[in-house]
Amino acid sequence: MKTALGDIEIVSRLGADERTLAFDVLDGLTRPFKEIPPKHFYDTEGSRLFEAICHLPEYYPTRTERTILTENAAAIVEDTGAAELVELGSGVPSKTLLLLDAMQEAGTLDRYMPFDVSEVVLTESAKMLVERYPGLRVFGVVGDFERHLDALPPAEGPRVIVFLGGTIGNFPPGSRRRFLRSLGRALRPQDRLLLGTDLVKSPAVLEAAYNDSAGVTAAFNRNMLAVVNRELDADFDLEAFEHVAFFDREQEWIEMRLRALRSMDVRVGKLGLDVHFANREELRTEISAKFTRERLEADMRAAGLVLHEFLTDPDDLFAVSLSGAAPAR
Ligand code: SAH
Ligand code: AVI
Repeated sequence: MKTALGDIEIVSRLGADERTLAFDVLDGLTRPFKEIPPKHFYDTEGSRLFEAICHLPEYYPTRTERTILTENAAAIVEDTGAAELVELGSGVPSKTLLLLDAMQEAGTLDRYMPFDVSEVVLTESAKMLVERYPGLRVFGVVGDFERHLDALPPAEGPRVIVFLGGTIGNFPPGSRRRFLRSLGRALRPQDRLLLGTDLVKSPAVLEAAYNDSAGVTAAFNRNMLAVVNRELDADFDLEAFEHVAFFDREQEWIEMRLRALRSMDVRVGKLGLDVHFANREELRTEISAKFTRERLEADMRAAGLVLHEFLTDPDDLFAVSLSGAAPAR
């Protein structure tokens, strides 16, 4: 798409034959412990609710990551010579503006490649960015970053893959390493991965961030049931599920669940599936792993990556790291 404003191209890999929600719901709701993966939170309403979470007083990750980027964006750009950013799970890329501003300032800014499952948010941000940065080329991918990384065009200059917000923590540990490995394979020796990770801290602070007093996280959590109702013709009663979020100290991750408030049967029309929930039975909707530097380094090593920089805030709440592909041995 060439708009009056500038150069935007958007490819979509989520075509009409995209069966991932149907597959995940069939698979996840027929397991002994029910589960639906978190990527299904993000329809237009889910993306809006996530944005609202980012502004909550209890949800420290967004503002802390912004502080770290404010302090370090110029140095990151100088270090990497970044001319193009690939941003995974870009959402509303407000923190990314700090990097793009620094690239513009350094005179290297050429191309921005947002990658997200949410088409509406991606298209809106592409338009906003070409207006803000005259001459910027935007190549967007609407797709699942676990399956469609091949949709990205080859690098044309020093590239930084940006993955902010702590979204890497939403992968289970095995998939996380597999995913990091696939990113490592996509990096040339001069390219870098800029990764945001939430850090292990007091359980009280962590649990407050996922149990906000305004109930926005609860609405975000329940919205997944609204997505299943709409897309798969299901009849979940949203009021019959309560939001649950707790820190698992052994795994060092936050777990979000929806707990049935009574025994019930739910029909998923498009799958011809009837699912029974016992009273107080729980459906897992998200894990959000919290990191230490050691945990991150171990993951990086296992994925063939080398950690170059580990940047934190004064209270060690959150980290932004820069890594590169390990030299071949
Ligand atoms: N980067 C932003 C948004 C984080 S929210 C920030 O730091 O604030 C997570 C984002 O990842 C959402 O926009 C969601 O739509 C996207 N997302 C989640 N799972 C995805 C997947 N499997 N493939 C592509 N995008 C995904
Ligand atoms: C996108 N992701 C990193 C958020 C997190 O904190 O794990 C999603 C979220 N879930 C509840 N609140 C925010």
